[in-house]
Amino acid sequence: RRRSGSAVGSSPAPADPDIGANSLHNYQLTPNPLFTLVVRESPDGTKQPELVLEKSLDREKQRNHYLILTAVDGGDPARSGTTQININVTDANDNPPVFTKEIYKVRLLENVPEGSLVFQVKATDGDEGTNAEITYSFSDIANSTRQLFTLDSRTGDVKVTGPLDYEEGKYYEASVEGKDGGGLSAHAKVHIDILDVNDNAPTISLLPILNPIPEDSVPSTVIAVINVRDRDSGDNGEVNCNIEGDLPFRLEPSS
Ligand SMILES: [Ca+2]
Ligand SMILES: [Ca+2]
Ligand SMILES: [Ca+2]
Ligand SMILES: [Ca+2]
Repeated sequence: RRRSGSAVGSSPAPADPDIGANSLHNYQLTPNPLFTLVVRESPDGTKQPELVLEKSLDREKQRNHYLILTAVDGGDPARSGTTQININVTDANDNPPVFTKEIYKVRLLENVPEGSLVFQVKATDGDEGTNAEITYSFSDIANSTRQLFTLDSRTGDVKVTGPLDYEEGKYYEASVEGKDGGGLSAHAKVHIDILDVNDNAPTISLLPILNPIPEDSVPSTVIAVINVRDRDSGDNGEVNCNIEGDLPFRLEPSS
């Protein structure tokens, strides 16, 4: 039973000028799992060997195949001739890019200078040449995020291109796409956490309630409301208030 396959080429058979039993008798191919030899016989008795592909090739596993075709005549002793067949497998774009991570999680201080390289996304591709040339782009990104970060389409470098401000935005996310030259693509997510820096001084505003103050005011009279604000978070936004000097006033937290 002959298995199906496609002819990938016929090799010029070693010629044998003898006739009859001494002429070409048989062909042999070095055993291998991918190729077989099919010998066709034309009506005039000429044998024509054809090399037939039996299985799928995979350039990523093996890019070259070396086979030796041996032609044996029917003489006694038999004589043989060999020829080497070198098969180069060209690449097909059968691998999509694969990102090194599904999610790139990044934490950035809000005072990172504009233009800084903050991280890199990277995808690999098992193919070669343009089939493995990956172009990166943001595929799903809010306009506000796009104004703050750029992605280098060749290197996958992500840089900060706008002023980050924890007080304005604490978290950004985007999707990145990596596309090879043959049109296969992959996606990954980017999560960027912005970390607070103590970049805001407390602001103080004073709302006088009594000014001037009657000298007969009783102690514990509220004479002004002081509003203190610090836009930072955590310890960076904690404010302690005190009045310096020996004055007849005290500060009380408002309820
Ligand atoms: Ca590819
Ligand atoms: Ca390939
Ligand atoms: Ca602060
Ligand atoms: Ca801050």
